Amino acid sequence: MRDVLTVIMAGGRGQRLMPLTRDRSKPAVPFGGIYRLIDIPLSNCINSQLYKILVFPQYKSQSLVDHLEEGWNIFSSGLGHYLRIVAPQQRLGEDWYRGTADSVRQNLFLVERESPRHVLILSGDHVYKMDYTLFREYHEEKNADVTVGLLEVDRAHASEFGIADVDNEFRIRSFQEKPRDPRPLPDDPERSLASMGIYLFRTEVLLEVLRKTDYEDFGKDIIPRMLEELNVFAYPYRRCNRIRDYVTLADPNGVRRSKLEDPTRDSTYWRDVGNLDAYWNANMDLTGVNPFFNLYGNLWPIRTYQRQYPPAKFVFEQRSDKGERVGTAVDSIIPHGCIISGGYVRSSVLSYNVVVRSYAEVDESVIMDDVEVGRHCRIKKAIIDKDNVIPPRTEIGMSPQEDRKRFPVTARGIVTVPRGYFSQDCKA
Ligand code: ADQ
Repeated sequence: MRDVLTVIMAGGRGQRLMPLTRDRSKPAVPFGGIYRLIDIPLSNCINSQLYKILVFPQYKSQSLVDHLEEGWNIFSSGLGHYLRIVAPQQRLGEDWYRGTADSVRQNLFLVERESPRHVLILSGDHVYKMDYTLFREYHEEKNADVTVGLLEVDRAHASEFGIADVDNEFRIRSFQEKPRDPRPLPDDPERSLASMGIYLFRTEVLLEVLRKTDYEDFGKDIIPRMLEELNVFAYPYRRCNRIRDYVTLADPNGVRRSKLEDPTRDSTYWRDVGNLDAYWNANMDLTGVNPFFNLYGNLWPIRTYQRQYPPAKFVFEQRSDKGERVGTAVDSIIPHGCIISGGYVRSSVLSYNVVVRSYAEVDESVIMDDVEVGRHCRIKKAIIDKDNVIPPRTEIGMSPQEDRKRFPVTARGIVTVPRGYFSQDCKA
């Protein structure tokens, strides 16, 4: 994989994830307790032996840059490896990036300087485990100019994606970006074939297309418009992706296979964390005895920057009314620094330094760093952004009408509390 250069597009505004993207870009949104979204594609790169990576941030990029500098400063320059965070530079005129393809065009000099055989273009906000070495093998077998990752999705959601039609050889015959009336699969009227928004280009082809056109976006312009001229193939992700034995850095002598791992499930999972419902769902997929997306085991480690905090602590409290003792978390992810002090947490994903006070109940929620949940609070199906001190007896997610007066509530009832909404002063 030494001749593949990876580009991670991290410049989108993430409008549909507001208010989580009010102060940070989408790939920097915290995920799974201790991660940020960009850790997922970056881990896939490391596990696929891709060590030359460019990241293109744009909007509100400071927390992304901080995170990459703190956590991903692991590349050996002596071996020619790097992760370069490329600040937008208005290299071609006065525009900032006008779209995904334009972000690559404006940094084409970095591709030329590396002169790789192929360029892998990834999004910074997808949750999946993908072995890009298989993607590359397929691309070469097909002798493709461009290969696009594709998978089947329910037709009801297909308008959120680029939708393709392929022939028997998996050559893409037509492609429409976010069509109103998505084309169903020939053998299944309820499903469509959606683009994962990841592309592998032969470098000469990428250079030529970006130089000779002013197309702004891969999904909107380049893929649909270049189908006649180029050999564009679909990579059927769920059929071809295989999380194989990976020799971890921690255990270089062999793989300790964990019973927790389910390589088949791990090889087919994919989620675009495009809106608040999808974000909440992706977090819920981590919880439970047999999670849809597994963070444990050695086969395909997901890396991040690990902060220094004391271990999580659970403190029991006698419940006076029923005589039972609470102060626990079940089916949940509880990172360092958390104290569950007499509260009850179920099916939730907490981040560092969350305190849940006595008699509080947290259910099916995502709670980010430095949040305190006051005594007797009830929180259900909520996303609580950082730095909130929730006053005692606050109820969130119990009444949509009440919640809507203060917070965004999604169609399926997920309530999001913006960063710092409940300030220290609210503390009773
Ligand atoms: P979307 O996810 O809607 O569709 P987009 O918003 O363009 O695509 O984001 C793709 C990636 O590019 C994200 O990582 C985003 O941060 C980044 N990006 C967006 N605008 C950018 C800009 N101006 N500069 C730099 N980076 C930018 C895409 C495809 C669809 C496909 C879905 C799958 O277009 O065909 O189905 O991804 O998620």
